[in-house]
Amino acid sequence: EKEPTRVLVTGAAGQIGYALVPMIARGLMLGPEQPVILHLLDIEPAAEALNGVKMELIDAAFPLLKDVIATTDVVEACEGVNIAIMLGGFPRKEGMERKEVMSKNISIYKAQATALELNAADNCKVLVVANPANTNALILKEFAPSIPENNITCLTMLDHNRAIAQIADKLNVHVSDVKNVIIWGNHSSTLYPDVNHATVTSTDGKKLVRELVANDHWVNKELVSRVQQRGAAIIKARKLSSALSAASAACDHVCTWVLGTKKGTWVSMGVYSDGSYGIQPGLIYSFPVTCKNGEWSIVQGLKIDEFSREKMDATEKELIEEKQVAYSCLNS
Ligand code: NAX
Repeated sequence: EKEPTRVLVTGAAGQIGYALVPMIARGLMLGPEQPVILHLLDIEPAAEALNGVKMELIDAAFPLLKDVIATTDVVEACEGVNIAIMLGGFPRKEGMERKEVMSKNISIYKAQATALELNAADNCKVLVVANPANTNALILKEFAPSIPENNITCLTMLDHNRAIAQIADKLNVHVSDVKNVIIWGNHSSTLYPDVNHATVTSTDGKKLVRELVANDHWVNKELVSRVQQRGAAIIKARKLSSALSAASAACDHVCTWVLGTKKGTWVSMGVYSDGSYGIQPGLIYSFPVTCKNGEWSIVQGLKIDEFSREKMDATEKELIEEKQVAYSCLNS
């Protein structure tokens, strides 16, 4: 039997954690042949709830789940982990300034970077979900210099999947026939869902989404706002933020990264910018990527029109500003 993969989930007593851990234990993230050991981390006030999650995981008797470690000790949690999914963070509360929330999360991610750097397995792959996701990932990268920078990513797959779902609905096709949308930039209200290269496959062959929709207003304005507003619509309906869809997207992100993309298709991931498409090197920015042998690479050579360029630059600008705020928090 295969050696188990150790998967860390931080903030595991939270909403997304509750939806995500059974998916991992069932083999939906790493495949049906791969045994796993779950490392669950949360903070002291959530320790009892965390233990309850561990009890339920035990009661589910998952064949692939070899052990569960539930702890509030970050060092113990990070010990030997091969994959780290970071859901834990400080939530924005009413009346709090953006900078204050940022500052709390920056110090959490700085400390967790150090714990991962010192205790995780070599070549540990990291996915940051907690907001501000791109900037938390950036801080993690800066303070865990021995983890290869390509191993630190953030989640924009939920936005990617939301864009696919909106297009499928609009064109009355199935989500699995819609391919190659792109989420550019920050996981925030400036994110840009780009459908210029997206296609729909049907019995008549492959067609461009833009031609099928044949409505520039829908593609340029309506879709963008639907994807951006979807999180708020879920909160309104559920009185809680997205959890099932966020957990599923986190699963898709890691699964695609580890097991690869299908030929001719790509997904969106927040990754380390190498300067592709003129984006400032070193930022964690969402790009279209293909994955093979556990490595992602940015899809090169896509034509960018003027409308896209403006949107891509605006979301880059926001990330540069967040980086500055983060550094000013660290220095103060
Ligand atoms: P919850 O508030 O339900 O859970 C967060 C958990 O993190 C809590 O159990 C809390 O005790 C724990 N926590 C706080 N500080 C911690 C620390 N220092 N170490 C370990 N654990 C800590 O939030 P949930 O709805 O699960 O969302 C988790 C995060 O995902 C939030 O930051 C949220 O904003 C973010 N999201 C990001 C998305 C994305 O696409 N990138 C989409 C979904 C989600 O909104």
